[in-house]
Amino acid sequence: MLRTFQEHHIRQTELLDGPWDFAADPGNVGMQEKWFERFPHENRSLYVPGCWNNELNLFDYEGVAWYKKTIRTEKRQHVRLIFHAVLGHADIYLNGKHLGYHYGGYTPFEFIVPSLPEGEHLLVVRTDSTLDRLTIPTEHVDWFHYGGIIRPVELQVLPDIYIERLKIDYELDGSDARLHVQVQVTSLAAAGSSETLTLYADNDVFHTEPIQLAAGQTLICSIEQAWPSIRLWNPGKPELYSIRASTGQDDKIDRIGFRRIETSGHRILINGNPLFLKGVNRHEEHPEWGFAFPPRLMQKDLDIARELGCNAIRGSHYPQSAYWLDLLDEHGIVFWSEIPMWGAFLPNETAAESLFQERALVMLEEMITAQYHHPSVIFWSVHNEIDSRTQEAYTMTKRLVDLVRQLDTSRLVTYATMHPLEDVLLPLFDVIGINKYYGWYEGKVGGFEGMLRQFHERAEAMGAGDTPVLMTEFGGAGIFGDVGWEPRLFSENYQAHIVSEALRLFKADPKIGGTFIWQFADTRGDLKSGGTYFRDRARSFNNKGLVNEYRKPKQAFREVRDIYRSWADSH
Ligand code: ADA
Repeated sequence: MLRTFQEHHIRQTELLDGPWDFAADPGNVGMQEKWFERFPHENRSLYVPGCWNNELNLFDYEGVAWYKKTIRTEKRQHVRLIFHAVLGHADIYLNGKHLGYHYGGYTPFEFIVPSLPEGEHLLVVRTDSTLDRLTIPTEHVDWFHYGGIIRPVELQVLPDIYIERLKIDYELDGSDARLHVQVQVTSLAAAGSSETLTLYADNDVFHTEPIQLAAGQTLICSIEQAWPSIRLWNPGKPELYSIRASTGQDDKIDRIGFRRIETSGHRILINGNPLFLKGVNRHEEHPEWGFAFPPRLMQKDLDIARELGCNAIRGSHYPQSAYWLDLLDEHGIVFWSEIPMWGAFLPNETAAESLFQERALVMLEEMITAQYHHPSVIFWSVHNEIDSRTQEAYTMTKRLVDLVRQLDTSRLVTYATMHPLEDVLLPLFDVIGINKYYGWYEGKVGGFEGMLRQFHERAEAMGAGDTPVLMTEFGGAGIFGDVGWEPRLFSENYQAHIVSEALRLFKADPKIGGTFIWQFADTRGDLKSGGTYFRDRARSFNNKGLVNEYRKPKQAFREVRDIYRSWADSH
């Protein structure tokens, strides 16, 4: 399942979920031996979507691997292949021909193959999960480094005239909306043709127009309309509208919610109302499925987050599944979306490299394009914990922030800093996130008070004194089941103490607009046991979850639930 609703009533779509032939290529010989034409015989079968590291004997495999699937077309037809997420470097081949290359990991990319003849076709994917100093994330990252085709591959059959993109924007004046819809229609036909474009809101037609396309032409139809007295999307009270564009032969459906996002008085405002964010950081990861997180478990994560009293989730540290965002849209929970630029050990030379920056820009653009219509997404975050004290960081960040603002003016631009007292980036953002671990990596939990006092003074002096501040990470490790009389390091008791105390301190600070606890569930840690980083990851897990990796609650979960449920949403 890609979405909680159907994206097409007319267009024929198929998920290529299931067994694919798989061959690891540790010697990286596949290119030379042309595996894209002749797949090696000594292969095994793996389920797609999936992470190979969750399969036997592949746990710590990092590197190149190949996948193969035979697809069938019943007649000559135009085909669109969408890869909803492949980790790292991906090269796609169809019948031995290179369709293209993609670098990333958590966003969709696609290829259109016009007039594919009837018959069987060989689809081959070469992936490379290797991390290095210029990948995003780089080689030093605090999560298990999986590889594979982690989200579905979709095969669509396109008619001669197809809907390439549906983009919906709006302005709000109270509850009156001015809607701007752009429908990009493309012709794959050999001759000119005409169609009728119809737009529906839920099931009612709100616009219809004849369109004419020359052979091969792409047409952008722009529609503006006043929609008075719409139902607003509010946290906890979400209202969604389904918008469908149809040409008669093809269609595309998406969902939107109308809301206005602003900041004022150190608070995030949704539709003019302050929302104090009660949040957690969620990795979309599970020890059995890795990053190929099944929708069934997303539903469970949602239920647990709601039980906890959350109204906000930070999608640490990469764009999360559309299905998950659909659930948040439907339940009125706000979301922070970010690209995987995880920077705690990121050298400044890396931040200054153009390839690194280019990759980040593409990732941001793909994330924004993929998640543009989700009302739950209210923050775009450009990076996490980079060395934000330097000119290199400033120059790179300015480029990233400028792109985000160019692509979307309706949401807030943010980041998470681990150097709040020396950070030079503060004035670039609408909202500032602070990651700090008093009581765990440094000092006692009471240390937050002094740090925040100094931070607010510094922010004021830098002209960012009115910017809302969110505590985007804090917490400590507690190993599930390790409970005692005394609060020892790694016990559930000590973790609960740190988190609860920190929450109380933050709530007492009027300049803090919300809290995201690190983290929702325990997650697998870095796999390189020979490395010098992350030596405190008992069980090779990051144990700072409020629930363990199988979603069983720890003491901290129960205490946070009491606290979050006692706090009003509005202040
Ligand atoms: C950082 C980082 C997280 C995680 C956390 C921790 O703040 O952003 O991804 O590594 O620290 O547990 O130390």
